[in-house]
Amino acid sequence: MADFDLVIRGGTVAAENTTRPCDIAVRDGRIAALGEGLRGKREIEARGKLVLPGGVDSHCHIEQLSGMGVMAADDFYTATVAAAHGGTTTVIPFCAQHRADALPAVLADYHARAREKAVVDYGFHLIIANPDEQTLTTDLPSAIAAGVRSFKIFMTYDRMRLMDEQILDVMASARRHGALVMVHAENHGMISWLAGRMVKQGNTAPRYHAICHTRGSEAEAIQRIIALAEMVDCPILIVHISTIEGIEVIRQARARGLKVYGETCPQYLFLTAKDIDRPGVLGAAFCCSPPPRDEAAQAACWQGLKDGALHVYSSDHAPYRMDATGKLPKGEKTTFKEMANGVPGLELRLPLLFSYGVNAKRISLEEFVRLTATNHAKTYGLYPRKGVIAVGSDADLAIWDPEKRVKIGPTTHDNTGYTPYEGRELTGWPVTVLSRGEVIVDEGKLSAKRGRGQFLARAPSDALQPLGRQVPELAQLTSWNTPLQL
Ligand code: DUC
Ligand code: ZN
Ligand code: ZN
Repeated sequence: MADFDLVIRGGTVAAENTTRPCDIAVRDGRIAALGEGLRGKREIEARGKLVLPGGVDSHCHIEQLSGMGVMAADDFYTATVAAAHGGTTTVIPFCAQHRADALPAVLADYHARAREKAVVDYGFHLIIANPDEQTLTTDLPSAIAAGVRSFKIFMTYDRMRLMDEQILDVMASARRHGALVMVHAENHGMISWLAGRMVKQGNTAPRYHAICHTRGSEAEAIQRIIALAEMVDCPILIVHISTIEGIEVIRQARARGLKVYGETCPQYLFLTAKDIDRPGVLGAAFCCSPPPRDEAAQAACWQGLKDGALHVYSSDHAPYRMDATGKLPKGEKTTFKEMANGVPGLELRLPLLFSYGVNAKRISLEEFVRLTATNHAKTYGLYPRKGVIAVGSDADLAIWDPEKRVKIGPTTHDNTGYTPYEGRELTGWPVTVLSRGEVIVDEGKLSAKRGRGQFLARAPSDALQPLGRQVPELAQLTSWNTPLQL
């Protein structure tokens, strides 16, 4: 008699620390048993295949107005369909507050959009652009209590950036109420000063974007944000790290025991600034902030992923079409300052890392699982529901054919209309993808209903717990019995 709704039979199952052949049984959308000889009402044969946790993409921009005021090309349907095709079964995009917005309205808006369109489960981060009294003392705490346990702040972009005092206010609030602060760390003054000079000299092509975002501007901002975070004992996660210098700053902070987590993305492993250097405005397709660098920086990002200086590998999917709706508001005349920043990556994040990482023997299968799923779930309060193959976890699974060869075409399933990875030949692909036990993609065919994705209220994770360590001056205050009220 069949005991389970579904059994995935005979696959090689990889978890965060082990890989072994076993069957996976699913009941009511969850993993009910792991073992041998399990029988289900429905069975999927996975012999010769790898069964991995569905990816968790903790950095993506979906149906979001960017810092420069441009609407992303993907809505919650197209973005999550693309995610599913690439083996990602959980996304954590941003609800973006712009300066005039009240947080409750922002949250309600994104909930309404995602609820009717998402095909995979989703959580939310916030972007905080206006940390006023109402936001800090009332709206942020309510959002956190409702499971939005992380928010991104910007050190650059005219419309989004926060001053140091505002950053400290946000950190203090995150610390008090239990949220993780994510930081876009680039020195605004260095970038805008150089960009002003470039434009004045008539250097407006996309390639000057990479010139203006010097590697020093990333390292300086990372250094500064770590000093701010250390002063208020607030764990931080620095997103989309691109440079040798930036990674080194993080490594030193971690060596001092600080809770500083790093993230990198496909564009920093697989693209370089040379990709941006194309005739006319074609290079805009590869413009993101920070920009891709060079081969040495790519190697440093791989090394950072291996040694833990970089903790998660996310897409930073920021889809803008190569037309007036996105990258090219003024057509051929668009300057690099006017181009929307960002590249798509939700669908290809996992296949790229599998092919160039696991198959090329740069990383192990277990490292792949940690970097694409488990570490995200743990850091952002979704573990063990997501990011792991264990009894009781959601049956979010990707069955990979490790030998399947795929040549990347001009587009993927998102709505960007291009991919920066066109023409690459990959080995290894997630051929069958399940979300809560339901097959949502099989051999390239989508079977997921619009709106089936569920909102994930996230729990406080270990990552966001303060160290309980004071800088000497604040320790002095405490010893005088007049501690700083964070
Ligand atoms: N940079 C960002 O900060 N966000 C979206 C994409 C990008 O390039
Ligand atoms: Zn950013
Ligand atoms: Zn981003």
